[in-house]
Parts: sequence; structure tokens; C-alpha cells
Amino acid sequence: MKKTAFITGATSGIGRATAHEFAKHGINLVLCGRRQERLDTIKSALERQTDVHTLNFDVRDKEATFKAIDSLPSDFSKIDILINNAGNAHGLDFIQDGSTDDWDAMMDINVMGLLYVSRAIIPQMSERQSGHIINIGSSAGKEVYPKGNVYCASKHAVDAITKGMRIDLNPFGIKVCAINPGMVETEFSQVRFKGDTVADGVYKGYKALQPEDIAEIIHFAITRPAHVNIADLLVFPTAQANNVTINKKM
Ligand code: NDP
Ligand code: 8X3
Repeated sequence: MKKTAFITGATSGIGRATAHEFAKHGINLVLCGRRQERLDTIKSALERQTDVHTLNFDVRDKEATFKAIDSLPSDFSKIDILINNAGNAHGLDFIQDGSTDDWDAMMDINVMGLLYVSRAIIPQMSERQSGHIINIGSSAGKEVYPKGNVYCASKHAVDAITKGMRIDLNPFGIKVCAINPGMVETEFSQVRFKGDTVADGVYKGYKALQPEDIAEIIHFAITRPAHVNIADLLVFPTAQANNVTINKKM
């Protein structure tokens, strides 16, 4: 029986790479994001390998999130694997200079969005007494760095929510895992710096993680035997030692 995975933030970066990785292994996909044209492109690329359904909604919008998930056709409505990936940093500012709109975006998307999607999907998993949830946290959820304040807070919240989920869902046999990457070369920095050229330098002078590296790790996590749950993984590029120490050659 083919499994179905529900991936948020599937239009770019880690989410898109995970969709490709899962499709290679014949996992049915529900791909989510706000950019419909990208969802359409990814769907047509992957449906040669597996069955794909797309959902266009903003995870900040509670009503839209529940409505979208409720609208899933029966072939896609049984979710075996939930990848809570949608998220981003918005801005990199000292706390005294931070934009409250950026703070709203990070807390609403990275924390509340993850909670809404989870709340909509977990009941069917607990009813079936099976399921696997992977939350994409960050090294920023393990260690705070200068100007990282609210982004780090949002990812520390993901860390705490993951631990809470693992405890509360333990009686139901649901696996809960956090994968916490360091620097991954995606659209992350374009979003964080709002198109500013400073984003161009973020991945220069060293080999950053690629989204496919994280996708392979996610696939490894979801293919462990039934009694094995990878609970928490911190993954850096070799050139990175922590959130502020990166061995750049230029
Ligand atoms: P990208 O910017 O490449 O991808 C972000 C994805 O999130 C997009 O598909 C985007 O889709 C989706 N998204 C953003 N906001 C919303 C929203 N309001 N509603 C629905 N979907 C949304 O970044 P990454 O792939 O790097 O980021 C994925 C996750 O990995 C994030 O949680 C990020 O915090 C985390 N991470 C990233 C690291 C990095 O260095 N890149 C390191 C550690 C963690 P769309 O715009 O179409 O809605
Ligand atoms: C993304 C990695 O270091 O920009 O979560 O916070 S970092």
C-alpha cells in the first residue's frame, strides 16, 4: 500500500527537494504552498513517478488551512507522513530595530502555521494509531545568534512543540521528529533579506548544505523500521561549526 505524504512549503528549497525525493520512492504527495504556478510545475514533473495533489493556502490563515485540508479527495485524505516545512526568516536585525511585521510573519508562519496544519492532520493519525510527523526546525532552534532573536525564538518554539508532540502522541504510536539544519542554499536568504544583494553572499566561500541533502535525510528518517524513531537531528555543512562559526575561504 503506497503511503501519502503531506508537505508544506513544497514550492521551493527543502520542501520541493523532499517532494522529488519522495516521488522517486513512489510516495503519494500532497504538495502545499502559496505559489500555484510552481505547484503546477512540480506536479507535472512528478506525476510521472507518483500521484500528486496540490493545495494552495497560506499557513497563517487558520480557516483556509483547515478548509484546504478538509477538501482533500479520498485518494489523498489519509496522511501517513506530515512534513511541517513551510517557514522562513524575515529580516536580520537587532531586537531594538526589528520590524514588528517581520516578527508577525515569523511567529505566524513558523509557529502558528505549523500548529494549524498539525491540528488539522493529527486527529486522523491518532485515530489510526499510526503516522509520522517531521518538523523542520533549525540550528537557530538550538542556539541563539546575534540579530537572530525572533527567528531563533520561532525555531526554539518548533523544538518545544516537537518535544510536546512526541510526549502527547506517544500513546498513539505516532513518530515525531525534528530535523534541524544549519545553512542550506535555498530561497531562504532571498526571503530573509527581501531581495537585497546581501543575500548573494550568504552561501559564498564555502559549500552550504543543498536542499537535496536534507531531503535524503528526511527520507532516511521516514524509512526506519517501525520501532525506530529518529527524534532530533542537527545537520551542518562541514564548513559550519555553529551558527556563527563558518570556515569561509573568501
Ligand atoms: P525556501 O524559501 O526555499 O522555502 C520556503 C517554503 O515555505 C516555500 O515553499 C514557501 O512557499 C513556503 N511558505 C513560506 N511562507 C508560507 C506561508 N505563509 N504559507 C504557506 N507556505 C509558505 O526556504 P527553505 O527551503 O530553506 O525553508 C524551509 C524550512 O527550512 C523553513 O522552515 C526554514 O526555516 C527551515 N530552515 C532553512 C534553513 C536554510 O538555511 N535554508 C536552515 C534551517 C532551517 P510559497 O512562497 O509558495 O508559499
Ligand atoms: C536557517 C539557518 O543560521 O540562518 O534556519 O538561522 S540560520
